[in-house]
Amino acid sequence: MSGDLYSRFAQSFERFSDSVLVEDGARAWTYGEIAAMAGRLAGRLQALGVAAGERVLVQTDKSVETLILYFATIRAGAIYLPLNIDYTESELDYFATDATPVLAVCRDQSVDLFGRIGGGAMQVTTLAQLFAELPEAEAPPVPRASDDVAAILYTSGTTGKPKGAMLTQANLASNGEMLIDFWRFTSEDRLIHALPIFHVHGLFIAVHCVLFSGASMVFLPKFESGRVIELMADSTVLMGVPTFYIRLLADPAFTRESAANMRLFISGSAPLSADIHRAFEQRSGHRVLERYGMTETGMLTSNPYDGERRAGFVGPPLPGVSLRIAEFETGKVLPQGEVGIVEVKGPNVFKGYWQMPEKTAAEFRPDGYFITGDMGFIDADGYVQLVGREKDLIISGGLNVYPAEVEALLDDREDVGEAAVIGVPHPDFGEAVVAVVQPVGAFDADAVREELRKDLAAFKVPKMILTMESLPRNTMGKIQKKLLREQYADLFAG
Ligand code: MCA
Ligand code: AMP
Repeated sequence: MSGDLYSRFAQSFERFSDSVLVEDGARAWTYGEIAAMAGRLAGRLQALGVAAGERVLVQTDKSVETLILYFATIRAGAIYLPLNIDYTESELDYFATDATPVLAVCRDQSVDLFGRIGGGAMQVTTLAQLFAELPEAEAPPVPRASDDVAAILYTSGTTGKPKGAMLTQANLASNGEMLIDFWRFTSEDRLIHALPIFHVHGLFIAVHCVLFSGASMVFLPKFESGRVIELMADSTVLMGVPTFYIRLLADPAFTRESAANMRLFISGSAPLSADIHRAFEQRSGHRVLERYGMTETGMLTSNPYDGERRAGFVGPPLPGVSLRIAEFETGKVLPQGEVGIVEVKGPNVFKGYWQMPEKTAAEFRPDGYFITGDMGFIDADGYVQLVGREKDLIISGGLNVYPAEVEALLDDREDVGEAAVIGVPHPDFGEAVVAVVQPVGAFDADAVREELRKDLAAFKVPKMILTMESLPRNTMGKIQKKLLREQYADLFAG
């Protein structure tokens, strides 16, 4: 298979030209129509100076136009850089400055903001402006080597600033190709697409499974259980984060009958509890297929399609992925059954962090294995179970929050002595972000939350800020987050 991602897109665009690729609330678009629009938009991007290897930064609402912009960027040989629509000005400024895009495509209401950030060096436009001036002619696809970067997705780190994971043409093409076989996608499938399209999950995994197999998808602006249940009557697959499955179970309209036409429910991005897995089977007759992945690697393991989908396990490594468990400090590979850090290698593993060679080197072993930061073990049948994370990371509703980023903002405040940010169990989001602070003088938690919103995307803002006269510390003076997590484990219970 050619490693060039657009060649793989083009294969499907031609083969399924008259079939529907995507429907939104308004209309259905065929593969042929989308391909033609992507060709014309690629020409428009090139006229704006988007050349091969240049970054196109995108912060737009979920729409078919955004999807076409993704295809057009790849067709022009440029690098697609999608960003969460929740990001605030200071967050966006970092990405724009770090990635030095030639072009930013944003929402109408953000044009002024984008004009202020990133040192003012990039051109700023909107989807409406781009689509209003499409050339008639389709620009030919710009050929790329399999090792060329197709997309950069930022992920935060335990320490320091977010890092741009460089995903190559071959990373994305190979992972998609493998998944359509593994999950048995065909042109008969219709996927309910309710995820955002600025993360690996909703963009590459969901969209490529559909596109590569000739299937179709219904684009929903966001997850809404009533709408998803209605769509199940004539859809076949749902891909989502555990919160989707928790919310479906909370909706009495979700029944065995409503799910009768569906062939597959896939969950990932965060742990799906064994309880939810079992409750889902009881209610619907379907066993959720849980898989495990990362921004830097795409999909790594998956429960089998035909074999046992084991509750609480993420399944064996996917075809082509080598996975081992090692001792974190030394890198010594551990025997089957022992708990250690998960390390992976394969055609899906990213090329490195954008302009951060040292950070990249620090996350690979000398023999090329990438250190995921997840802790787990492999059982006697080869199934992986994740048991925790070496990285200090909270996953809330499938979105990652690094405590260090929130703590830094709190620690900077005059009314805060020191802050500890922890994840505690939450019935809807799986984990919720909570801050425990040692206040200095008068402290108004609600006011502090409001102020944090100016600098932090809403999903990172602590759902609660609690105060404590003195935070628990070990003999070295380090805050004992484990004790705090235990103390507040029931904060959101019931
Ligand atoms: C929204 N809020 C959240 C979250 N989402 N808070 C914490 N965690 C969240 N995930 C905030 C809102 O801003 C709002 O705050 C309040 O919580 C209530 O929002 P609600 O209406 O309940 O949220 P929603 O719009 O229904 O969204 C919840 C969601 C969504 C459906 C779970 O977050 C979502 O689609 N998550 C999936 C993210 C994803 O695609 N992850 C994949 C990345 P306020 O009222 O204060 O403003 S990981 C990945 O790609 C790897 C490769 C992998 O393995 O998949
Ligand atoms: P991200 O950096 O957003 O790609 O998040 C990747 C992280 O999400 C992984 O390193 C895991 O910690 C977590 N993750 C993804 N899928 C699962 C899963 N099925 N179960 C538990 N954690 C998961």
